[in-house]
Amino acid sequence: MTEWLGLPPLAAAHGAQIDNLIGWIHVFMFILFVGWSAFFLFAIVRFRKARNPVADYKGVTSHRSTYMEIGVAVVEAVLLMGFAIPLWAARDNLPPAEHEALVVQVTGEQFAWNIHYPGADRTFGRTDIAKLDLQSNPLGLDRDDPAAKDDVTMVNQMYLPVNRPIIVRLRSKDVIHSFGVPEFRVKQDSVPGFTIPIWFTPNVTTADMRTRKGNPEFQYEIACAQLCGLGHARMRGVVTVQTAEEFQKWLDERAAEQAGDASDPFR
Ligand SMILES: [Cu+2]
Repeated sequence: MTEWLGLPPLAAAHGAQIDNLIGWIHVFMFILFVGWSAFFLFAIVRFRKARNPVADYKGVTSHRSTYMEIGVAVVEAVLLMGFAIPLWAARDNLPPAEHEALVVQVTGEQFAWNIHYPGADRTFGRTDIAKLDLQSNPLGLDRDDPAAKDDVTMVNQMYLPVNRPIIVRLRSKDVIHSFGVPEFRVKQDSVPGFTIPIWFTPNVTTADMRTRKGNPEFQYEIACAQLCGLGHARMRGVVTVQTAEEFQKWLDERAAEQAGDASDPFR
């Protein structure tokens, strides 16, 4: 219905609502544009110098323009209260329960995305700044913590199961970054000192999207959407959406690989 907007293909459950809102905003703004342009042209012709050599000190006495202004304000109020606020409230106030969602911690840094899965125990292991090593342990994960034993960390590689709510806890190690995946219709700044949750449900696997687009190379991409420094342009991550079974297999393999080691994410 909103194909005419030319947005990236949709791959998240809530995305149709967002596209709808964007579509309606364009329709209303087009109507406003036509209305104001017509008024502008009318004013240029009607109040031209040849017809009005002397200024009119009385001005307009009819209330028509007031009613038109009220009409515009009503349309804007409908946009805000009828569409934007309910959509925002639904997105912001109703996250899925943590036990039915997959919780992933995503930490931005100049210039990479660190992805942290809590593993089977659903508990994120302790992190310690003393253990932090930019090459081998960029999150400073303490593998001696029992909760960290099954944790999986990745750099710029995010794997997600299809059709399951994902809660991303966004954090930053240095400056403000922004986690944006256009196909999921999500974009949120990560701010140092805060943990900001966002959630979405990917509903098209990478494999399906490749078939749909006829492009075997297609990848969902995490683009850093805030200018965060000289390397901003190469701050890209890849999201691979898999079936639940594929994802579980992937996670188990990574957990086995990384268990107990110095949490080298490149292994
Ligand atoms: Cu960035």
